[in-house]
Amino acid sequence: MARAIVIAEREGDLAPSAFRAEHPSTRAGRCWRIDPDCSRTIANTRGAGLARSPGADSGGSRVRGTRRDHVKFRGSKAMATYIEVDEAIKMKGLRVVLTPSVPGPWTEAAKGILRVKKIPYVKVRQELGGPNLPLINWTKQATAPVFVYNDERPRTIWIDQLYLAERLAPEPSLIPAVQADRALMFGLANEICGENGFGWMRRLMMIHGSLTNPETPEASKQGTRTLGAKYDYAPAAAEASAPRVAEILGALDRQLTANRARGVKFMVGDRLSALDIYWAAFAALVKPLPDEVCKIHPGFRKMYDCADPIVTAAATPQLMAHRDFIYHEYLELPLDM
Ligand SMILES: N[C@@H](CCC(=O)N[C@@H](CS)C(=O)NCC(=O)O)C(=O)O
Repeated sequence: MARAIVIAEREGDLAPSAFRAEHPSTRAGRCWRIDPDCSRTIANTRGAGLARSPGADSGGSRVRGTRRDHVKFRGSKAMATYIEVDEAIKMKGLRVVLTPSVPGPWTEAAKGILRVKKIPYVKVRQELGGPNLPLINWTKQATAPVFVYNDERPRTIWIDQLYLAERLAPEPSLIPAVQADRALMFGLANEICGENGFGWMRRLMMIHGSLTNPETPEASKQGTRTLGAKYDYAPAAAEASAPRVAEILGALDRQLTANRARGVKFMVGDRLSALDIYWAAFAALVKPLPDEVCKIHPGFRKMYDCADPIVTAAATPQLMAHRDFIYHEYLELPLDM
């Protein structure tokens, strides 16, 4: 028996509001391509376009006693397989705690890094905004993603996760070998993923939007307040976020322009780096990938889709096309959440 998670019942809800049981279903069996030049999404038939690359997927289907968690809305289901924390604790190898059914940017970036490096892992379920007590017992915190490798300490922060992935699969390296490129990459990656960075500030904006929207139901506001308390929400900080988000986007855009002027299609150095993957995943907080390849609840889509004119002006066509290019060439499409 698998469970379908109803992640939000009304548009604009930030926190999950209900959970209910449901039977699993089969894979959709369709492939999609994104045109990197014009960001058009093309739905193809089975076997055409982007193939799912083997080896980087969750090994969950090989695990006894797993179950599928899938979000159900408009008749479609995401099909990733998750195991519970209690089960994951008893295992060896790489277990990755992820939030099912939403394209959380830290989560999708972590999955992207593991995919590019073809590192096998099992997916472990975190409950968005939930108490996550087994997870707290295991990792001393309740947020996703987390990497736990054998008996090593849980890696709960993006940079630790990247270094572990590099150790487990040194090639292809996603950290530039040239020192100046490396410093630049980590600086910009921290601007995207770090505390008070792009993802953090966009989250404050989303929390603010939900709490100040008179149409947000009180029950949903409670969950949002919990998230707000966890991530240092304050109205003044949220209101000051847009220029800072735009500043970071400006820095990314300038860097991409400079590297393209050198004839390189990646953000830093001469090859794909983790920075390209971080940007591709976090760009969802400006505009999520289209429904054809990223099937999310309409309420989440509305929340992720940024309406702030300062931010949208800074999210240049070049940056968004770069996101599409990285997804098309290297990442999972459609997203399997
Ligand atoms: N700890 C991660 C950030 C991960 C993170 O902020 N995850 C959020 C994504 S919104 C999360 O899991 N929120 C849901 C929750 O806390 O229940 C890092 O710094 O690399």
